[in-house]
Amino acid sequence: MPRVIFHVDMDCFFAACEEKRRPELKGKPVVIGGREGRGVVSTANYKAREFGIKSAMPVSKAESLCKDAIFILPDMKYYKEMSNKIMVILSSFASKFEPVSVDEAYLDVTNKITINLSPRILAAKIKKEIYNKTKLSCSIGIAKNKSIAKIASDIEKPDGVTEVKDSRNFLRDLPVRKISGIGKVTQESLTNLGIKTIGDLSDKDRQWLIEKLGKYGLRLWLIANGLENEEVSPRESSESFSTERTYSKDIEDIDIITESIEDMSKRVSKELKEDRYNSKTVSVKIRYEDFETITRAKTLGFYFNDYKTIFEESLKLFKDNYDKNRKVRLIGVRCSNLSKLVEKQTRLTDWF
Ligand code: TTP
Ligand code: MG
Repeated sequence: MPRVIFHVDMDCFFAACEEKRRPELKGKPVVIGGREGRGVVSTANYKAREFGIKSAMPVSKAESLCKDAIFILPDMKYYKEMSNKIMVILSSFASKFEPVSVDEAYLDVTNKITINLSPRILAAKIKKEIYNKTKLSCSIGIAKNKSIAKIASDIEKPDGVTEVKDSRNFLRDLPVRKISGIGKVTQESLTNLGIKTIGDLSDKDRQWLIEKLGKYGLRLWLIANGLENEEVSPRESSESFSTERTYSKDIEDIDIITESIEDMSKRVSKELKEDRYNSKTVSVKIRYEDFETITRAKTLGFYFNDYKTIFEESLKLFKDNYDKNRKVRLIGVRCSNLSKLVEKQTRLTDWF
């Protein structure tokens, strides 16, 4: 039986949170920006977007596009509080729930659908509940899998619901960039292979794509053909230890990055040890200056929680995977695939 998956994404989230607590902003162009002293736009409300203002654009450029816009520094603590409220509501509607970021989540609602409760009616209920409790709006994509639901939630923003019944038809003419995780660079590599639309991708021979792009090629082929079948499941977050660092200035100096990876490895190792965990998988997250973000993971043949292993493996992952032509904005180190240490092992391990 096909599943019913929702992707819920809040509308201009940070800006909407500010509008909620500052009614005087109503109807005005609002730009949230300057995170951690950086002069970039986090988000803008839809009025400000009419002037061409977008996330990740320098605040100075946003100012020149719209002189009357109201600029507000982000208040992450407040957005996180709102996010928590929203996530509690969302999770109450789903049998499987996966928060993805501060303002989006996947819900597997297959079991909730009945003759009287269609996916659209359920989506309307969810939107109403969120609105009643927070006065914020969201958009919902409904599809048979996560990747299509994610694309769909963006189609009728803001305050929209898009239900995909014919996946092939829906995907065919969309640019590959609509697939979550495809940034400028991947888009260019695909263009060089003659692939512009998701339909082009699905028409390619599966084996050929694997030869060209490795495992990632297989994943893209499955998505393009509507065959991606990932479970909605709580993220690793509760089952992993991680830390990340956003630089106050985009970095190209490998020594600085190495130093951060070393620091972060020490921190993650300390947390693993404090909570008495061993880990089998280490991953690094790299966010470039253009906001494209990649994560690369390696699973080792043994469990570890020492800083040296974490550092060596994450540094290697970084060096093997990063694009030297782009500056780095954020680096993260994560240990997952955890095993709780039993008492006997605990005594054998040198904790602190
Ligand atoms: P998004 O969901 O990408 O954007 P949004 O909610 O502002 O707007 P939309 O209606 O199109 O969904 O991101 C959620 C929040 O994450 C956003 O409000 C601010 C933050 N963010 C950044 O700080 N920098 C960025 O580059 C992006 C894309 C988002
Ligand atoms: Mg959003």
